[in-house]
Amino acid sequence: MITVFGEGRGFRVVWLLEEMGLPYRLRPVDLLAGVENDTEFLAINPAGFIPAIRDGDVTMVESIAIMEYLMARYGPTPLAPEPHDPAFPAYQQFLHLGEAGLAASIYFVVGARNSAPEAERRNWSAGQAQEVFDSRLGLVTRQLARSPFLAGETFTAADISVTYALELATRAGGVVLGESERDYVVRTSGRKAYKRAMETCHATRAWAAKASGQ
Ligand SMILES: N[C@@H](CCC(=O)N[C@@H](CS)C(=O)NCC(=O)O)C(=O)O
Repeated sequence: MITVFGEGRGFRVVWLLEEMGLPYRLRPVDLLAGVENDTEFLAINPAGFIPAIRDGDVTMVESIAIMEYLMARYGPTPLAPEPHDPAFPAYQQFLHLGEAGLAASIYFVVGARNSAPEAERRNWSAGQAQEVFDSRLGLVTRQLARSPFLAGETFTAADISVTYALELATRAGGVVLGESERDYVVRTSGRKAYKRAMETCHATRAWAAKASGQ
C-alpha cells in the first residue's frame, strides 16, 4: 500500500493515484501545528516538508519526482506519453514547469502575502517571484491557444502539475487567470479522479472552499 504524507502539493500525487486507480492511503501532516513532534513523518522526511511517500522500502519527496516514479513503476499510463510520442517534449516541459516555474515561484508570493510581517509583504524577492510566475504563465497561455491540454489533445500528468500551481496561485497568491486558463482549470478539475482526490484531501477541500468564499 502506498502512503502519501501530507496534502499541499501532495494533492498532485493523490490525484495521479486516483487517475491510475492505484490503492493508497493519505496520512495527514499538519505543517501549521509544527512537524517537530511528528516523529513518524520526520522518519520519512527529516527535512519536514510535504509531500512524501512510502511505498514498501521506497521513501521519496518532491511531488513531480514522485509522480514520475509512480507512472514509471506502475505504468505504462496515458498520463505519461512515451519518449517517441510527439506529445512527449511538451509533456516533459510542462510537467516540470508546473513546479519549477509556477508553483515554486508563487509559493513565495503566497508566503509574503499571507505570512510575512506587514512591512515585508512587498519585498523585492516576492516581486521577483511574481515576475517569474507571470512569465511562465505566459507559456501556459500560449500553449492553451494551440491545444486543450498542455501536451496536446490528451490529458497528462503535466496537467496535474500545472493545474495544482494555478489553483495555488488563485486561491492564495492573488493571481487572476485569463479566460483560457480559467476554462482549462474547469476542464482539468472536472475530471472524476480530481473529484475523488478532493474527497480524500480534506484540508485541500476546506482550503478551496474558503478561497471561493463558501
Ligand atoms: N518542490 C517541492 C515543494 C515542496 C514544498 O515546498 N511543500 C510545502 C507545502 S506544499 C512545504 O512543505 N512547505 C514547508 C517547508 O518547506 O518547510 C514539491 O514539489 O514537492
